[in-house]
Amino acid sequence: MLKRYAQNPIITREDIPSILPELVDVSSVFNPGAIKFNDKYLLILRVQNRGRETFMMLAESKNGIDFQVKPTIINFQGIEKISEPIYHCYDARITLLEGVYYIMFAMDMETGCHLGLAKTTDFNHFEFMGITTQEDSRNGVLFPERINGKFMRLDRPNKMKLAGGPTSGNTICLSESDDLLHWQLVSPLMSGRFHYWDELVGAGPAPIKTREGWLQIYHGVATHFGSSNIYQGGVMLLDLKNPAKVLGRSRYNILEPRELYELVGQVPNVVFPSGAIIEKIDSEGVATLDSPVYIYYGAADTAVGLAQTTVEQLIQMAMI
Ligand code: BMA
Repeated sequence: MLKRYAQNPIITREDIPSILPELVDVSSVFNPGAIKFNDKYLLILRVQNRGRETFMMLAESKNGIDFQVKPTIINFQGIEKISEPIYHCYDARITLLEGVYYIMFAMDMETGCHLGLAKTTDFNHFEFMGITTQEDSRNGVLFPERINGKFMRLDRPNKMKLAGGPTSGNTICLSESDDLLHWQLVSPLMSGRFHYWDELVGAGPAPIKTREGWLQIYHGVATHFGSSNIYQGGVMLLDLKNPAKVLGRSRYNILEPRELYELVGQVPNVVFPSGAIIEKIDSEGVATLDSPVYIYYGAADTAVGLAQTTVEQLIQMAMI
């Protein structure tokens, strides 16, 4: 299915520089957003310290494999104006849209989990734009262009409580907006398949535009095993002009916890794809079939893994 990079994990806790007083001997780094910027591969990492506090940090690479983590904590300017306590900001998804880089991320607050939106044009300054959900929701990601004049987004309302775990959900929804802050539901897009690999679901990296449709990598959770949920990666294909229409959805997961660093860690049995970089995009902004795809994922909520494939293979996997 996907090919793991042989020297995985590509980023571990040892790669996180100390920043006093927040980050000293951190516990974990995982669930990165990814994008190519000025020929560099960038990741926005989720880093946890031993107080289990969460921070976002930027990592940079020339080849998509060897990353340097910048010794600063990302500050979303303006987020301090929110009066309600914010416990954690995490799981960034990055989308290039009309020349601006948008970052949608989960915010754990008193009223549940909400989707925050920030933007940058240089990856030095990040401006917080606002909270974009009223209901409890996670796994929000913007499409890289307007469709029929509207901004589009996928998110996953949290309508279920996992035994002993966080709130979760089994339906990815498609919404539209005129200003990126206020969203109206278009339709529930796809739901979990109970008894199989993707009982609970959530969107991963930004949709990839191909001539065959939007490729959407997502995660699925199998909850019907005795002692542990299993987080896996999958892929679906959505109609280009009407992304509410699912053209295909992988019957099999395309990445599942198998390696030790995926099976053992802060949360065992987890691969969580959250970033993807497409190498070849043609002059019309469409990914070519032969383009390599780098998929970055959280492994056991502890480290960052890389898996490689091509656009063509992802389409094939979505259509099985
Ligand atoms: C989900 C999210 C992810 C996390 C995963 C596995 O509910 O919280 O951030 O990686 O659980 O713990």
